Amino acid sequence: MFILSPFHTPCFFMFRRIAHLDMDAFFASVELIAYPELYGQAVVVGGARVPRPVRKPDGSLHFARLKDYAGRGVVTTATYEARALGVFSGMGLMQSSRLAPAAILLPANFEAYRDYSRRFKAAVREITPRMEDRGIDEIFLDLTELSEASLPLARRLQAAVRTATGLSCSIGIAPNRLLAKIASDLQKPGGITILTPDDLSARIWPLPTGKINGIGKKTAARLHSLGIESIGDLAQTPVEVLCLHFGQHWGEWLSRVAVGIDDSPIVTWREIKSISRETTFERDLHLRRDRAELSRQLDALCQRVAADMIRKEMTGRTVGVKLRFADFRLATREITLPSALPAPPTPETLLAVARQCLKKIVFAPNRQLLRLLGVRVSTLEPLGNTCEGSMEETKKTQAAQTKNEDSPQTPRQAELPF
Ligand code: DCP
Ligand code: MG
Repeated sequence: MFILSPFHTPCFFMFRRIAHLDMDAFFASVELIAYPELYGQAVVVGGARVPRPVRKPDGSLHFARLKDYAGRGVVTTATYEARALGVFSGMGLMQSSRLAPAAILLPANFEAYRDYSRRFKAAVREITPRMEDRGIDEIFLDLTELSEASLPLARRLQAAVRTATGLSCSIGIAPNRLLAKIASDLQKPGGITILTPDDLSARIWPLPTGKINGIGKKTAARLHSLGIESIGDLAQTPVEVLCLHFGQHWGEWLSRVAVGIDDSPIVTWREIKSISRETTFERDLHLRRDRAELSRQLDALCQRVAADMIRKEMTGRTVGVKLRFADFRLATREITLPSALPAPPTPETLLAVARQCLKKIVFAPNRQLLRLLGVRVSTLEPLGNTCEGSMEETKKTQAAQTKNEDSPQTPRQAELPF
């Protein structure tokens, strides 16, 4: 059943056919391809610095167990067997070790995940190029113009993904992105869920409001405080009440999504705004005592950002650094160069500008412990636009920036912290 209030647009009835495809336990499933002996076991993927499996003299591998872990890492993902024990993405590894002490712990291998991500997306593009890339393991597809029925089409997509990667995925097909995204999650793993407008009251309304993409923990908690738990509850709440509590724009949006209305298009090409990498340290690092380690971390981040830039065939004019102190306060500084970083961007040039950015931060005596460090490049442009000669120009700019930083008007940093 559908309720339409005056502000609800009729776009829902334009009969679009949108699919959302999401890989099942993505990082963990990629790891199982590397370690097939772990199939069927509770496996947890932690950060990149979790211990790697060690080869024993008999040739077999020794895997770390969660119970042996000590540190501040978090679960990036877990196999469904581990989830059955209560382990979920984002949970601290120490906390998860209390729930599943015998679970296998593997380090994250982001290169491999990116590779599998590219492979499954390429396989899907062979079936339809009308694809919106939503991140490492999910995509939206606009299937409206394909004549094939939804079920065989979804099966064909799953088969193509499996052939290209050996991995399984779940697919939701619905008249819009909002419902397709909810649908893909309804029958994981390996599910195909096709929703029509008639399914709204039976399949969507019983779900908690947090299942709607865009309703995060904070909004769900505010809705909960108003006695609104399910999407059905939300649908029955007068729009005026929602506008009163959430403002007009947000209130009207909540009212629309509760009745399954979403006319946002599939964006097949999205401008990349920035390329960045950041790392949360295993333990807080001290500006002076851990200077060498901080320097190494900064260098590693620049290496990764430079590699990303080359892979994405981009360079940029603005370089920024981000620091999070132990007390969670954030500091960001950036420098915009008159021309883009030289082509191809190198970690060394990036590092030079990142260090200039760091110089702009004044480290108070009570802000000496760092929790996180990040490096970002923005004001991007395609690599082809930049001529080799700009290297000299960049060096000059950096010299100019340094001069400026050291001028009496700017707060001075006696020496570069790391
Ligand atoms: N991820 C992460 N940190 C989180 C959540 C996810 O690093 N807090 C990573 C690991 C996941 C990948 O992103 O493998 C995809 O996220 P999903 O939410 O799609 O989770 P999964 O693919 O692991 O599981 P599901 O089968 O529920 O989709
Ligand atoms: Mg997934």
